[in-house]
Amino acid sequence: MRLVELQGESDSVAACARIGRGVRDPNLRGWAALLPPEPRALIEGLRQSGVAVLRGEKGALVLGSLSQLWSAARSLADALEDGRARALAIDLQTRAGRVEAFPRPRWRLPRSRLPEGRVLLMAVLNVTPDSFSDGGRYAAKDAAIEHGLRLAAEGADLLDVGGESTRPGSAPVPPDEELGRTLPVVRELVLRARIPVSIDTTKAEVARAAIDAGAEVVNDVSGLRRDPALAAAVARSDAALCLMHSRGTPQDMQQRAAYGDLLGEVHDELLEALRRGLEAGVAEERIALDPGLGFAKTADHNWLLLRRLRELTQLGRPLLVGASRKSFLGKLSGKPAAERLSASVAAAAVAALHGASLVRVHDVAATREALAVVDAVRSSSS
Ligand code: PMM
Repeated sequence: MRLVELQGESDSVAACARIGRGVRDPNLRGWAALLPPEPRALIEGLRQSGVAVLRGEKGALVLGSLSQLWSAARSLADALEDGRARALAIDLQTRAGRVEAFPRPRWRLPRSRLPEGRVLLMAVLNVTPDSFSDGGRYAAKDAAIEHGLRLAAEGADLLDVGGESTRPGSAPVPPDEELGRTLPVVRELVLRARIPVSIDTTKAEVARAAIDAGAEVVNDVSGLRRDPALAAAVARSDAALCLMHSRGTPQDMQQRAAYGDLLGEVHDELLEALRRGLEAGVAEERIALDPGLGFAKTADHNWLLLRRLRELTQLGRPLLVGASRKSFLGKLSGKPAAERLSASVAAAAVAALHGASLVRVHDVAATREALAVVDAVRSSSS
């Protein structure tokens, strides 16, 4: 079961195909629940409660506003006798409630309390010789620390320190080298930056040392797929965790950028990542999710994820989105990474408007100004 937002013809036709309808209606709009064909008691109950139901060979599409879907599901959750039908009704009610929920769910960190009521900024601090966007500029410890302090002064809410480039085709870095790059920077910024520090790593060994040095967040671009010891290392501490969607490794991820149903597959794989974290003992309130723009995604995939991002809020966790300076932005303008400021700020504003709780950016001051506009628009009242 999953909610989809049909914004245009292609969304409508794809949703009809998903439920196996011979005639694909291009004119369906708004929110819809994609349901399995059984149990019929649920589908029939929804139809009787007044929302529109379309059936196909492989499932049913239930169309209505989020509040209509929520109310219909709530009445059925009380009334249905069949256990599976009731569980699906409760799931539908929960998901519809999550998409509408404002403020968005909180992300709990061990010591710091993140500001509420506005979209937060995670600033990128790559201590690598080869990252696509700022590789080499902050590889020296002192330059990295100074840059981190500047990002904090510009208004970042978190600092994300990374010591291994994840650009497509980049080579893995041994843990001791990654530690040598990041640990002195993490240690110093924890003492001096006055905002929480995050470690961008897929390795348990690096995460453990960074947490011991005071990092409050582990940002894992593999979504707990790469190092089987990482989830337990985070669970044993009280650190927060960001789980990003990707496939394969930076070496082969772009060959894996093939989807039959992008939103559905990213949703399902993020849910699997969330379950891996929960099963290892990480508390749900400590987990944030990220669709992973540019990771096993083509430019078209990234645009579609940004357009329909709001659907991922049904997972019930804060969403973090990183579009900053990425190559799909450069494809529009033809500009290199360092000249993608305007495009990056626009992408951050779109992500914020479409449900992101946090954006991961290189350019803090400019993004902060843009997000103030988004927050003002969103909180305006009539
Ligand atoms: N992108 C990069 C690295 N780490 N982490 C998260 N959670 N989300 C991202 O989109 C992401 C990430 C690659 O970009 P960089 O080289 O500018 O850090």
